[in-house]
Amino acid sequence: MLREIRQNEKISYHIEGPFFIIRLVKPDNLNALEGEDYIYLGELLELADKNSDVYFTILQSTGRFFSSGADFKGIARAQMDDGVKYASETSKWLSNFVARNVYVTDAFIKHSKVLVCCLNGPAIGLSAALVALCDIVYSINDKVYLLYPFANLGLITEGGTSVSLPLKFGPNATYERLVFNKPFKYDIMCQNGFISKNFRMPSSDAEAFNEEVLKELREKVEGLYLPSCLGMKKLLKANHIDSFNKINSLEVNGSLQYWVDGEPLRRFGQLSSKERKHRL
Ligand code: CO8
Repeated sequence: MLREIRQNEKISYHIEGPFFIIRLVKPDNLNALEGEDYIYLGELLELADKNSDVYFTILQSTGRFFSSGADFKGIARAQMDDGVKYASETSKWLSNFVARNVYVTDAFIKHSKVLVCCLNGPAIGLSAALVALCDIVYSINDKVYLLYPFANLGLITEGGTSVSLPLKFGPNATYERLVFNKPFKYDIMCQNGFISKNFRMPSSDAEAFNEEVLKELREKVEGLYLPSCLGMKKLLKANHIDSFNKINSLEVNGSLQYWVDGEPLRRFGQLSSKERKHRL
């Protein structure tokens, strides 16, 4: 039974057989997402979780980027949110950062269906953190990368990346890229088996790529006993679930002080006015 859920203009979803397909549909700003959009993503994952006909949750996107992470306009709005609602800066960022971030990360960590990401282009920040929480990743070509620009934005690791990145890429490779704000490019994603298949399609063909992945998945699941897939996901997840649950809390509580002190706000402002750039 599909329960009703609100709509979101940046994220669409539909169900096709055993696949719950979530698509980012705001390519104009490279699929940047605001806090409410990340909450919506979490709600969609819950919806997929509760649907017993669904076995795979598939993340797709549109345009040249998978997602450029937190929308700096949304951050600016949260900063201006100075009404009577919040008793202090701590209270404001608990609501605008901690609660949202911990919720969407938790939705990915505990998700019971197999999470498949169709990486049609680069992913940045919290969105890249969610990609690293997926079980299977397919790439459109070798131009994809993941960037966690926390050191450039006055932030620290979030979205479970303190665990997911060392787990998937190794601790030293992770240190080098996080500390010096460098992307995880296609080569390291391939070396570590992070990407299961490169579809070798032009970056302008996201739609065709999404369709091609789905076509292959339809063929791959043919004849399988799908509850076995979920049973195995549960066991594979058991290896690391305690570490993820612990780090989700440590990360957001650690980040809170950075938001209260204000350095991320200053740097997001510079990013928005193009005074600051990421090294790619
Ligand atoms: N927010 C809003 N708009 C964006 C964003 C963004 N994150 N990224 C790109 N855009 C917009 C640009 O402003 C531009 O719009 P316009 O055409 O109107 O000027 C359009 O998308 C295209 O972008 P560019 O012209 O900059 O394209 P380039 O190819 O030159 O550069 C980049 C692409 C490198 C992705 C560059 O746009 C960039 O650095 N973007 C910012 C990425 C970023 O730092 N994101 C934040 C990551 S940190 C994070 O996600 C954790 C935050 C935690 C808060 C979570 C709350 C729940």
